Amino acid sequence: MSSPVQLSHEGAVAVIRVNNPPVNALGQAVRAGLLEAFAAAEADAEVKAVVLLCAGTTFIAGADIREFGKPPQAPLLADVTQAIENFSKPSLAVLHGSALGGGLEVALACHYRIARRDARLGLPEVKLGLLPGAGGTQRLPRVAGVAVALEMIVGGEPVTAAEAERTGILDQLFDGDLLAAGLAFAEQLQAQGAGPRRSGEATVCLTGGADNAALLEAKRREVQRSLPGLFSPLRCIAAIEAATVLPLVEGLKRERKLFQECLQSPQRLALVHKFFAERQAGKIKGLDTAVETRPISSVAVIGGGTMGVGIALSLAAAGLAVKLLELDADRLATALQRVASTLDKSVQRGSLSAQAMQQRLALIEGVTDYAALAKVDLAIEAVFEDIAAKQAVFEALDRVCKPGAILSSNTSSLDLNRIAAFTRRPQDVLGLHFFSPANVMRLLEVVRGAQSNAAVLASAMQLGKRLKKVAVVVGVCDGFVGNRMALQYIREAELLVEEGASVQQVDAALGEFGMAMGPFAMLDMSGLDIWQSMRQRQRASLSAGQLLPTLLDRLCAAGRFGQKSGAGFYLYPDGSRTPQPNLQLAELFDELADGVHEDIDPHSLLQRPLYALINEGARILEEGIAQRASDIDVIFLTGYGFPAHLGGPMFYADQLGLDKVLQGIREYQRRFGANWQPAPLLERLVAEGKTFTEWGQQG
Ligand code: 3H9
Repeated sequence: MSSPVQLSHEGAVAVIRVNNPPVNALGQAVRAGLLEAFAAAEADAEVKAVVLLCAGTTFIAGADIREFGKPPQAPLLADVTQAIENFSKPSLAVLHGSALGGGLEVALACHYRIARRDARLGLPEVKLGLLPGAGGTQRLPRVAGVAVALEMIVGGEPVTAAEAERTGILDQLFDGDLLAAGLAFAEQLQAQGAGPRRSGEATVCLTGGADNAALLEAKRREVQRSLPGLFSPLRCIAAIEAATVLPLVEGLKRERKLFQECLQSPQRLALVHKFFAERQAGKIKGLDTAVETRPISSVAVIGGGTMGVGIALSLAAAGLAVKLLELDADRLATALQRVASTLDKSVQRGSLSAQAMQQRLALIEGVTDYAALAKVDLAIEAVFEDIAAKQAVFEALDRVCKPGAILSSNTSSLDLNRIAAFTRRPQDVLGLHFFSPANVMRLLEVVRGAQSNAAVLASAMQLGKRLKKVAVVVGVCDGFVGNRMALQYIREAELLVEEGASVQQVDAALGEFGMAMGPFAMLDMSGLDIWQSMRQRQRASLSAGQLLPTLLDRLCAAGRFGQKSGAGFYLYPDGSRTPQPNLQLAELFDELADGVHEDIDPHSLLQRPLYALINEGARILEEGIAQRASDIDVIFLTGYGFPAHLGGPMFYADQLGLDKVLQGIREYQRRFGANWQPAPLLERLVAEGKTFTEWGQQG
């Protein structure tokens, strides 16, 4: 097999080219190839300088993540970067695309760096539960200072090439051809008689002294406050600190030790699971990968409420032309006003330029007549959750939209097949379930109807990527994957309160576990009425002995729908979004619990909602509503604030041990009855000694 690293010569310059699609990851063959190529260039007296660049769409995007957790194979990347830095002739890295993780570490080991203007540079290891382990924590602060290193290594977000040039990571930016730019820069170096300029010998951070110590301490405090329980960010800081107080060789040893600790951590396992789960979610089982997608450049959004406006904003951010339809001029004006004010707030916050705001505004056209939708490639219905309202919209869309247009519903729970049947083209209909706020949340459930055809599905997945969302295919059932599972989780949270726990106690327990917000704060935020209608349908199909709580219904009956009505499980005075304890509820709860406050075991505050979630996940998996367990994880990680370092509910269950989960569920079944019937799949997997993840990978 030919090496993914090729060495060629352009006069006195040795050109080392990495070619390892899709992202030039630093697998063993690339590491060995780099060592070999640099050694050959070292030994060749004719060679005066080296240019390192990559084929394809990107520079090296990092270590090969698939190798983590497997026995290490020589050469180690840290040894490769050290050898590159020690090279006796000047070396130049030419970056394009994404120079990430080990890729940026290789570039930092080279003596000079230039980048095409569109490149992005980053050390995202922290997002995988790691830290840069090939010298990045020692070389970056030496080159760009402690503040930059803390930002890039602890934050993990990539920076633009322009930003990297400003902070001294890059020597120059260029447009156009990589090789031509590399050779021109190498020629300049030769003309100047420049020799190697080693990052390990740079001193930017060594001059910081007390300032460095203060920066490190401030970051440590920030991480302890905002990312409690996370393993790798504090180790990233410790490694950067080593760069400020230890000689390079000692700093590299310290980095290695801290990297190994992260590598062994269960959080690394969960975060790497998340990385691959998100990519796997884009693959639809049984779908011909060669299927032709339908081009989408103009989209209709029907309904200018919160969801419709959020969807329109998300589409415009991706450069798509939007026709936003409302029933009359007044409602349309309100919707467009909401569009403008949301964009304006982003400009005020500094997250959007005034120019980008104008571009997006120009892309969103308000209309009140369905005839204006005749030419759209895709229509997204976002009217309220009422089947008659959906019927009116879909019949109108069917009448006016061109043949081949994709017709979709943003329903969060209604029967998509019924909706598709309102048209004469059910094969072109599918669900696009955005999460609120749709311009912010990354999750998109793509609901596959019984007749949705392959091209329509593939086009929707492609659209998801274009909108920078994580699209996950789900089947038709009440609530699809996310809300259906969440309804069971909420059921237990409510029952706990009915048994005497406080709303705040339950929310705090799940908050400490790492959920972005507790179940009651989430209910208030999303609106209790949506959950109530699902709950009512659930009530209509209960099996014998099953019991549902009534709190939600009582609050809705009292006109308390959550944040939007100023009160729900919490109070929101004067339009505030910060939940405040709702003391009047205590009386209501007393009555519900007949005044008897059972002693709630703190463990069950957490375990009951989570086990209810997992048990329903197992049913969903077995019914084929989700394609694989990791898709369920992605839904909860990106749509429901499940803690990333625990990998999602199904992965978390696998790590706990499915036998332990089943044992807990059986115990609850004994205490609470039919609500806790274990899912047959869970029982089967325990009997077979398998995990959800293994089962999800079948087929
Ligand atoms: C590291 O470097 C540690 C070091 O400090 C060393 C210590 C010793 N490895 O995302 P896409 C696959 S840690 C293996 O859809 P895009 C991916 O699974 C690493 N595979 O493309 C997918 O495969 P498939 C630090 C990788 O264009 C395919 O490539 N680096 C890797 O939307 C396409 O991926 C990172 O964390 C990898 N490193 O985005 C960067 N990267 O087609 C991780 C990708 O079979 N990567 N794949 O599903 C990314 O952020 C994005 O992939 C990137 C491209 C922005 C590069």
